[in-house]
Amino acid sequence: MTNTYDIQQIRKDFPILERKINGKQLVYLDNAATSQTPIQVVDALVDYYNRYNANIHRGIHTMSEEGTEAYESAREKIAAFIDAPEAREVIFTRNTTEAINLVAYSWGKQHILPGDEVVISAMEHHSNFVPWQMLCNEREAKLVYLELTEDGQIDMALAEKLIGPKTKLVAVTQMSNVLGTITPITQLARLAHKHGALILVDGAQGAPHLESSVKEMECDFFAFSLHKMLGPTGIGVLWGKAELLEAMPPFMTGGDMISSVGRDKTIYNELPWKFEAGTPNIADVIASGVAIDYLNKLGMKAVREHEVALTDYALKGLEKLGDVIVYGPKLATERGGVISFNFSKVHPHDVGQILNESGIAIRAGHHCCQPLMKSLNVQGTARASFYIYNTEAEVDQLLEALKEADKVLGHVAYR
Ligand code: 7TS
Repeated sequence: MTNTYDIQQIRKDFPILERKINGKQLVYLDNAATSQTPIQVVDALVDYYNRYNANIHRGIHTMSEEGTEAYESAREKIAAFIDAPEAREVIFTRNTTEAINLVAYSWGKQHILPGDEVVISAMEHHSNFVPWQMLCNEREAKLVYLELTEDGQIDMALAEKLIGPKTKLVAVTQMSNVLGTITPITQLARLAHKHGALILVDGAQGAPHLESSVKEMECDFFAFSLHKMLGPTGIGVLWGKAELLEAMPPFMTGGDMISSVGRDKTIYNELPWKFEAGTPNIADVIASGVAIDYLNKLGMKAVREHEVALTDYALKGLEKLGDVIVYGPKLATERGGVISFNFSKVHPHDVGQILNESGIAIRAGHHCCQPLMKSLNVQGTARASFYIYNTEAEVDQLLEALKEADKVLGHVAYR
């Protein structure tokens, strides 16, 4: 285990981790679904409602000005966190899903024509799958799949063949929420750009766990959710290159996104507000800025190191259990802190349920990746996913509980 930061100290910021579930200390290993929220972030929400709750971008009174400043300062923090050239390129949405839909509806409807190709990978979350499938069906365009190698990496030799002159967009995940695979984004971006296509990166799993620079990735769009990175629910981000966002029509229309409205004609507001119609989720944006402060204090390098160490420890422990199939890359250094597995003959839902009896929270099922489940030839998997506050002792508890599950349920034939 690395000692890059003091985990026990960090855990004190997360009172929820002291919770008992079924009389046992909670072991929270469902971070890929959503992360826990430190007191600093909760305090920021309470502080907003207790001290300066007001609508922003309109009032000239003190509280409205304070709110506007806090909201826009969160945007700047987030822009810096992803190494964005300009804060106006950061658009607040509800989540990753809405950010991707924004691009599919606004950019996609403008640019995808019959015969064009949109390239996605076989391991995409439904959020980076269904919007493109719908768009392609509607436009008589073709959805093309980047396939995976045996150990769950994108087959880059095949990608070189599939990404070509007909490609208009490559939309891929930065990190798989099932396999943990880390995608070679820059390589794919160069391939896409060579053929005049754009690349959208689904950073829902990447942004919380990896140092993510939109400049280094060389991407055109980057989408992620703050609730997976210590922030509150209800806030997502779409980053896009300014010249692309400027040329795109608004996704939603109404208040705040306009510059002027006449009976016959409306002039849109400038970036980023053109894409933020209506009163935004002010408190949660402000609290998201505090989540970013928290991650910056730890440093994303340390976050990554901690997760690699923990994942390595867990992978070795799972291997020792025997009779376990772990999906995705073999090495912890080549994957994020997400481990999908099937154990013994036990159905993943039963694994999830029996672990819950021991206070251990994991996810079981298709993880919103049904096409990937089909490629893996399984109905679902059990999945443990780590974050900054998880410890080796918690991994030990997981392994012990799995042994127990095997004893109790191992006789039930699943595979
Ligand atoms: N993309 C990926 C790679 C994800 O893992 C998720 C959520 C999303 C998009 C959608 O994010 P949202 O904030 O818009 O919902 N993934 C998961 C998961 O793995 N378990 O629960 C949610």
